[in-house]
Amino acid sequence: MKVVISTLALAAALALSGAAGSAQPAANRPTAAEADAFVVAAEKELADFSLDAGRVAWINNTYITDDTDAIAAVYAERGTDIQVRLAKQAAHFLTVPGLSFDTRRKLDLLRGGIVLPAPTTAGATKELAEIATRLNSAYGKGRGTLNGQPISGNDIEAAMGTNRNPGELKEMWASWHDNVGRPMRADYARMVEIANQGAVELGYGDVGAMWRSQYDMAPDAFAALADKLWGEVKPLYDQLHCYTRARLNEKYGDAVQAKTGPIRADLLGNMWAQEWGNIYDVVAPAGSGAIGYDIGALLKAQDYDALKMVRTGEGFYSSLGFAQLPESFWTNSMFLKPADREVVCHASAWDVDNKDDLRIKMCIKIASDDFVTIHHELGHNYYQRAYNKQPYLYLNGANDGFHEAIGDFVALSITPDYLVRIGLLNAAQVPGPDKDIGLLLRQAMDKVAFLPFGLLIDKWRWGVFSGAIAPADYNKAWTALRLQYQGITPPVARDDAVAFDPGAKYHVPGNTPYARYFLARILQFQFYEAACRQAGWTGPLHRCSFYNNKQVGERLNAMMEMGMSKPWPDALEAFTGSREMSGKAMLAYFQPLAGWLKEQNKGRRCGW
Ligand code: X8Z
Ligand code: ZN
Repeated sequence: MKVVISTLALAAALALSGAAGSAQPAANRPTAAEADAFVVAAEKELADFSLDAGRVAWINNTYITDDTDAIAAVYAERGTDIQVRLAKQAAHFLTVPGLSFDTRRKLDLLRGGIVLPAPTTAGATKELAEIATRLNSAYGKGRGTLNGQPISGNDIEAAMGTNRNPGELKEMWASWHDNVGRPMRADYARMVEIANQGAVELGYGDVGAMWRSQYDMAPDAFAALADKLWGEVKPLYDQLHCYTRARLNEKYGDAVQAKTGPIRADLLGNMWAQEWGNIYDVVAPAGSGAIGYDIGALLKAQDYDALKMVRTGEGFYSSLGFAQLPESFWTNSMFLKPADREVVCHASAWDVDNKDDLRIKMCIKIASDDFVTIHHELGHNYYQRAYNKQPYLYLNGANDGFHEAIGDFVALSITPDYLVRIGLLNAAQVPGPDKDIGLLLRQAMDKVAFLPFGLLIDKWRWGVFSGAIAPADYNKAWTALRLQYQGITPPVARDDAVAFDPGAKYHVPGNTPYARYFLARILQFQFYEAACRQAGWTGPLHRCSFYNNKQVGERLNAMMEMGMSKPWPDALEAFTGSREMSGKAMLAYFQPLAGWLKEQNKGRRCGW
């Protein structure tokens, strides 16, 4: 498995190269040819290391014990050692005049692409690796309670989607946040401290600036781009929030959900209130507007199991012309939660040998959101395979948002007509045009609702890494951002002196940067609009399915096989014709819903 890498760190790189360049006599300066040779050797070293490291990480994530934690920490430590050594050398080589495009790009990737860099202080790499492994496994082993009984993360996630009892929802929310998040607080603060020292040694202001440096632009420019995108789609979110709050008030009454102010975070069908599609039944248009089917129910009615769900996902990609997944995918993947051991259930996709050892790791339930997540994970796998001929440092998405967007963009094609084509829905059950609002609302509950959440996770982490949010304020700042961006509030008072609610979300203890998911939510609609245009679709955008369209598959493959070899605007242009990330496609998709929501919200006091 390859280690995470990044794109250019332009501003910081220039600052560093200026300083190092002037201090060094020209005679001692390495040559461009030496820089080329360094990159070749670095790629080989990383590729070799990644094979065993990938297997070790896989085993740890699918079989958590103290032993596998210990081995995983050893490999994480070795990996960081290698990465940091190469990053420092890369910074040095970046001072060389006359570097080729590829060598410069790869040096930048080497320098900036470490998620958790360690400083050279004795013992720091080991401590960092142990903390990161401990946090990841603690999340995997986490339990909440329901009616006083312990309940696993995977089960509690599902229960939050179907349970409509406000008392039980509150218990699940509070127990999960208290049991899982709270004990992580001290470890997290220490981890931030160590990794920040590592970032500074590499010439970055802090870890957050390093993460933001991965987008072919300066870190500040990336933060501004994210804010610009959010500004485009925020009015739509505000309308959805207003409408959803009113429907929740109708269902639960003033004592549970007031007509004004924020929404209670546990009522939205998801532990983190990040996607709200699970409560579509609560908000569906009154009367005959509801769409009349739920994919989870359709899957159950036809006795789908996890394997059949994955086969169905594979079938979509095959219909675009992609080769079937290798036999090893089916033997190596984990589709179900094992009964006899602890695992990290949070879904992920792997490419262990950087070629064809593709795998997904999920604890699949027969439910609509897991059907979408399967397409999401497979999107990662097909992307990985498409770029597997690239040199090691380019084995990645054009940016990490692209990687997250592929599977989601494919899943936007799961339209009623597509469900008929694969035999999940009867032709007679296809909702007519009078159900368009219902269909769009169902999608918006997942796609639009996610946007502020997708942005705020890293707003919080950027603040934590920069020091703007001090450890004593970790929880207070988290709750404040949840209120500011999402307009939600915890169902129980939080004790900010001890709570660590961010730890209750996988990507925080898992140290997965999150801005990628925000970008992907926007990008997937750009991809989808482009694919539907390529397919010659003329109907309403949300009814388009590019299932079976080989031309779309070819164009998609052309973008994906570029991997990270070019700046992301080149990749975006290859598939969509545009070089800009923009919320316009998403707004076009939801345009009929936007008008309807405004109509529904007339007379309501929106906002919080
Ligand atoms: O973490 C994921 C994927 C794995 S890359 C399942 N997602 C984010 C999340 O669950 O928080 C997909 C949507 C957002
Ligand atoms: Zn993903």
